[in-house]
Amino acid sequence: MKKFEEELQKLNADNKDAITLYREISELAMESLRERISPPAERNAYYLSIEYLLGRSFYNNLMELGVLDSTKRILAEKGIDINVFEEIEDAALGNGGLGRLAACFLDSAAALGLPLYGYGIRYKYGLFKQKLEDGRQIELPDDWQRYGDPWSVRRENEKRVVEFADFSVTAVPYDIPVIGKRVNTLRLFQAEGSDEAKKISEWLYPPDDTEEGKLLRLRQEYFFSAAAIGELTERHAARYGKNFDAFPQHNTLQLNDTHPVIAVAELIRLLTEKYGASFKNAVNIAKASFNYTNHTVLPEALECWNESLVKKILPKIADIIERLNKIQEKELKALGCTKEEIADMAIYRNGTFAMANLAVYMSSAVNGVAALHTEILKNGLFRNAYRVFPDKFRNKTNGVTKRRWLMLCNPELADLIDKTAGKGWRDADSDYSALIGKTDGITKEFTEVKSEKKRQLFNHIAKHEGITIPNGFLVYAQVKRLHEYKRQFMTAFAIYELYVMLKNKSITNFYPSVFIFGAKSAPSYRRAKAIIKFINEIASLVNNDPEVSDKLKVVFVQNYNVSYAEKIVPGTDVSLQVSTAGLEASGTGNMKFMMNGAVTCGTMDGANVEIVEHAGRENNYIFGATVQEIEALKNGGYNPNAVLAENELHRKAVESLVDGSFSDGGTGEFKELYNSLTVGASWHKPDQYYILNDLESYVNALLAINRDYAEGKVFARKQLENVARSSYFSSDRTIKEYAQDIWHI
Ligand code: 26V
Repeated sequence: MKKFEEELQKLNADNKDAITLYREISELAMESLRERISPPAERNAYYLSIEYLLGRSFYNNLMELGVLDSTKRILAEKGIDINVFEEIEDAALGNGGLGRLAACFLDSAAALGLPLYGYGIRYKYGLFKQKLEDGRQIELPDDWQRYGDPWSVRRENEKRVVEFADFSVTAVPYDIPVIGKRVNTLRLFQAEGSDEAKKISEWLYPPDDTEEGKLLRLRQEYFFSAAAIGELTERHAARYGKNFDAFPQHNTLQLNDTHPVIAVAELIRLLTEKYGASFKNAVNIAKASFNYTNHTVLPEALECWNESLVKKILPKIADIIERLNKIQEKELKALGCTKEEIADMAIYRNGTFAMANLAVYMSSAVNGVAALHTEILKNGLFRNAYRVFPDKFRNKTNGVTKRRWLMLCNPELADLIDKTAGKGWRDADSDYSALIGKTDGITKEFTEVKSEKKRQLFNHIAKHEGITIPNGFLVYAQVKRLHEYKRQFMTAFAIYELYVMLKNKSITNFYPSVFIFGAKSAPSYRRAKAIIKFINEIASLVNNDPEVSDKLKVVFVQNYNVSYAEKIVPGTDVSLQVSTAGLEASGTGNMKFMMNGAVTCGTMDGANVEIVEHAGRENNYIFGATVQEIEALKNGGYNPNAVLAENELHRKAVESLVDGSFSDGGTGEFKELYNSLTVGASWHKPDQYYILNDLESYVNALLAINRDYAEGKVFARKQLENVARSSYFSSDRTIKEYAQDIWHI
């Protein structure tokens, strides 16, 4: 890396703006990487994902290259603060957890020296930018390439054509280096050609509430899947000839949710049409090549494609899927399955293709993303398939990269770990479990680190949101996509109840606290948007009440994204993970917070279960109904109105939606929220996420935390125990498991 440093020394920075410097320095780094791109191995793994939530590459890549500190120094000598590059946009080619997981996985594989290659779409516009106006979400297009994209290399020579029945499109690869022990690549395809062709890679997740939107989404899925499969089959033929029996020996493909499942049919199409394989042979090759990860059990999120839609633009693919359905039916019959069981597992049903069923049938391995989630797949969503094909199913608990989520975002804590447990943990093959048993001696240093990270966070919030938070406040944070099942709505009620209790003095000695929210709502998700407005109404009530504002504050940050998370996560004391038990597949924010020394206040859901298993229940705050209890409520006729009748505080909180306490500007959205809890709607029962069932125990957990925090050292120890036991949640561990049990690389 000496070369890079020398070139950087020579760089003339006079009168250059941050963007020009950013581009020039990034280009120097790319130059130094050129000879380091690793050649593919004999056997490679491919990650097919319609989303990659990369965040900023600049600091991370310099860190991976080992030149972050020297760059900081050299720039300082030129009078430039390295933080100026924080104005550079995130690459937000994903919505949330699923896309960020893909980015963490690529990072870990490179760090471990494993040949894992990503395939995806190079959207022109990533996830919208969010602004709050009058407490409401406004969406702005995310033109992330506005200042250029120095971390991608266009591969003009490797473009290929993808055909639809009505038109064809050129898929042009852009390679992004993923730096570690190996330098792997993430290959994103850009759609080029006619105007309708170009549209395919224009927007991340186009609104799919219209027929046109659905069609575009299907085109996106086929577009990148077909480009990837076209490339891999051609490479195989060039290297090993036209016999594809050995294809699964050299290639293993991981399907990140069902979006790329159409790749299975595309592989069969190419093998039969272009390489002379029999259908049966092609099916076997496909089965041996693919694996599928499920990321949700929410019925509305499980993809089903209308047969007529697929037929219209991909008639051959539709034929293949129908044939697979017949083969599946025959096999299941022969295995003695009942009609009902076959209907439940069917690939084709009610005029649609059930993509999850196709994925399960056509994959060698099927995995959930946390232990509890995998159990729910085996006993719930895929129970029949699990009975017939038990060996396919396995668990791969998610993880997050400790490089971005500890070393980069919290160098102060990383230093403390170095001092206490040695520096060896920084290696991908190692971890910081040596901290275990040593936490007692460093609570003071840890508290200092936490205070510093809070100061940095509060400064950032003051700058971006115009809200000042006094130093020393206890920080509770709930940052994640906005969805009813994640229950930000429940946190809003809990805060309102704390406010009421502070006002009527039924709680005293409340340790001054701030609640930080960060969340984007899907643009067309009306209820989620109403919840954002409601939280902001509570925020302005609380923040503007001189009687409480020195004890309680509420901040909803704008445009929560990866870079914002890198500020919030280290500066948080309490991680709020309060989904209805059984609905959050894993969560990965929970892991980032744990790694940075926040205790979890949460339900027994997703990876929270494993977090408390590792860090100890006594070091976290678990509340609310378990999966079994929720099941019982579902079957026992849960009545939220009975809860309201009994609990005056809850009643006051819920009534605040309609009693004039707050205004929704006459839109009726607060009344609709109120009804969702008390009467339900045509498509759901009242309070379908059991908010009122868990609210009381939630408020009690928040209060218990508040009391414990006041005790200082005891609480800092709990936080540190979480750090010490978080090694398991490093995606390095997760990727090692995928490599050993599924990919065999
Ligand atoms: C998508 C949709 C789209 C339609 C409306 C409702 C809805 C609800 C949920 C989803 C999520 C789709 C898949 C996903 O992003 N799952 C997330 O994957 C993460 C990585 O495994 C995991 O940590 C999160 O718990 C899980 O929600």
